[in-house]
Amino acid sequence: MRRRILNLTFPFIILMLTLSFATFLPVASQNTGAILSKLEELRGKVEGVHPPALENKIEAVMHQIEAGTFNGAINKLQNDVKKSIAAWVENPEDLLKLVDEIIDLIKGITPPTAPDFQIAAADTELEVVQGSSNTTIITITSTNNFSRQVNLTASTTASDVILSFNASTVFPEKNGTVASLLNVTAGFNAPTGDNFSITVNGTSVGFEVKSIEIKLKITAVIPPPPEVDKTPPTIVSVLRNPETPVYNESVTVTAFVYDTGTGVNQVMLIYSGGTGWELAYMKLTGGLYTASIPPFPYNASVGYFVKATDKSGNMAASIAFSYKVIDPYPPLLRIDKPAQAAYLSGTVAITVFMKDQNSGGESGFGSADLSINGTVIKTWEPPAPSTPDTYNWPTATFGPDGIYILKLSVRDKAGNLVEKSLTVTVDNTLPTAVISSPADGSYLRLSTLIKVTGSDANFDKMEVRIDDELIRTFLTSGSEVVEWDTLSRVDGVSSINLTVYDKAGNLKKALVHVTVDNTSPQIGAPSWSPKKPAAEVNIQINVTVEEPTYGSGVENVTLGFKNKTMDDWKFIPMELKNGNWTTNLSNQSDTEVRFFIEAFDKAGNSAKSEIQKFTVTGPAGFPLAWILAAIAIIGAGSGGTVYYLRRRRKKGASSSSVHATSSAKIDSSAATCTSTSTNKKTIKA
Ligand SMILES: [Ca+2]
Ligand SMILES: [Ca+2]
Ligand SMILES: [Ca+2]
Ligand SMILES: [Ca+2]
Repeated sequence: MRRRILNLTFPFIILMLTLSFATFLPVASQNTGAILSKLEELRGKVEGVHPPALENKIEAVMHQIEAGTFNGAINKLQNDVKKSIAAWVENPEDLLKLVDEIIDLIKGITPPTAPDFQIAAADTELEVVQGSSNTTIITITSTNNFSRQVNLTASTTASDVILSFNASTVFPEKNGTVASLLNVTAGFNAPTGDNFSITVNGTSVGFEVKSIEIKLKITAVIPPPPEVDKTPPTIVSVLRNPETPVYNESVTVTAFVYDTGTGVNQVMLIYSGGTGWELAYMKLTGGLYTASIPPFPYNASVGYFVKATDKSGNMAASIAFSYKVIDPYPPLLRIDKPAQAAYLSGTVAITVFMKDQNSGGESGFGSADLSINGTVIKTWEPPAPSTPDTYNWPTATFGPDGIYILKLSVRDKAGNLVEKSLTVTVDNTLPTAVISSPADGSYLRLSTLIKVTGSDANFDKMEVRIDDELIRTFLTSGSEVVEWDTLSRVDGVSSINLTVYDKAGNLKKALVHVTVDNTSPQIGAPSWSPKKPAAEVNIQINVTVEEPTYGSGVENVTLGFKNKTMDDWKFIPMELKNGNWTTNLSNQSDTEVRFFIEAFDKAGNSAKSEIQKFTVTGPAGFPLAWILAAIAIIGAGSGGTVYYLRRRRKKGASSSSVHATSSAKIDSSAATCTSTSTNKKTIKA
């Protein structure tokens, strides 16, 4: 009866469950059938063999299964049915084993009691072409009233493949399904093959991660068919810089090149300096193709053109261009000697140097000439002298003194000319040098003035030396005076030297020798004879006067005397006789005579002796009164004669002592000079 009901109700229940749990109950219902089938098997083994209570218990379990109370069924089988079998059945092992199988079956299909979600993909395999995309649908399904946000992520084992969802966060309705579109894009560098995979993960907080794997196949992109390009590149606007290249300059060539079709492949500059063609690849910078032609030497003819290819192998060439290398730089030259504005005399070395500039490629030294006042005196031809060259200029025979212009002109082979001039003064005339005072052979004492005169058209300086010691230098020409204190010298011969220099190196000397004497003559003890003179006898007075050998010598010696009848001193020059200076005194009678000796040397130094005196006796037999009477008689006849004579003698003696005239010879090591001295009084400063 119950079995019948069960049999009737069972398909209905299945149908209801199917309608209610459309998404998962079809699986559960099949398993429930297996459980019920096993339970039926168990009941069949019990029916009629064991107490009906056991069969009833099994039927109760079947009802529980049918009602979906699986846990209750497991509980009853475990705690009731198995105990009953153990109690009531003789050999229960097979039945207990069957009960365990049923329990396992029920446990295996126990429906989830907690909400959850499932993930699925519309495609299990996906194919993507390099450089393009493909898509598949990913679905998230809610079970047991799952109602939460699910985040979708995807990864792949292939490189250069980008995965994205149109919705990476989905929210399925309770027990419903929601979809997101997975976009798969492969780059051109993605590897080809069918052994790649994409893993899609669905994550929701508090739930296990759900994964699904999709096989990925990447196929190669099919290349487009190649273009057909039969047009060569176009070369326009080939330019060079500089326009007129110099021998030491590189030349930059630029070209604008374009191509229709496959594009420019290579641009070349092809050039030649006369020996073979060279090739330089032109680099694209700032829209222009650029390359350089290296420097070529002066006068080289350089030809060049530009060649270009496109990527299809088409080739184009520009027209040919050319240029000639120039040398615009004048040569170098120097006049090392003489200096500008130099004063020159005698033979003068003119030292010059010349070469064309730089060292490589220049046109080179062509020619040079040296001229003086427009007259070419030396020329040079290649090769240029490697060191400075010299021309010896005989200025004395070349022309008169004066200003000359030296000019060096140098040309290179390119015709560049450079000139250098300098102005010099030629002076082959000696200066004048005169010592006007003191005269050669002079005797000097105390301070004296040296008067010199120097001159020259190109006067430089004049120097005054005494005994070779420089005492004054004058930087202007003309007459100059130097004061010289001879007391600074020992007595003896000194030299006075004047040297006058001109700027050209000429010099003139003047030389005088003088004797310095600051020592007075030595007057010995005078003597007279007779010692006690009688009236009217000649009285000879002798004295020695000496000068040292280096002295100037005795100039004069004078006797000064006075007797009782004279108002003034009377002077008589003494003469040198046999080593003594001597003179006679006459006409003395009955008087006392006082006298002294005065001596001058030739420099003007003087000495005076002490005053001496002696007595002259009166005349014998002629009384003085008679003599006086006789004089008075004569005087009356001839008027004033005696007086006149007296005055004249006095005056003449005085004059001769001062203006004595004599000649002297000075012998010195430097010169033998004859000097006539009329005045021995030296100039006093
Ligand atoms: Ca082309
Ligand atoms: Ca040059
Ligand atoms: Ca001169
Ligand atoms: Ca002297």
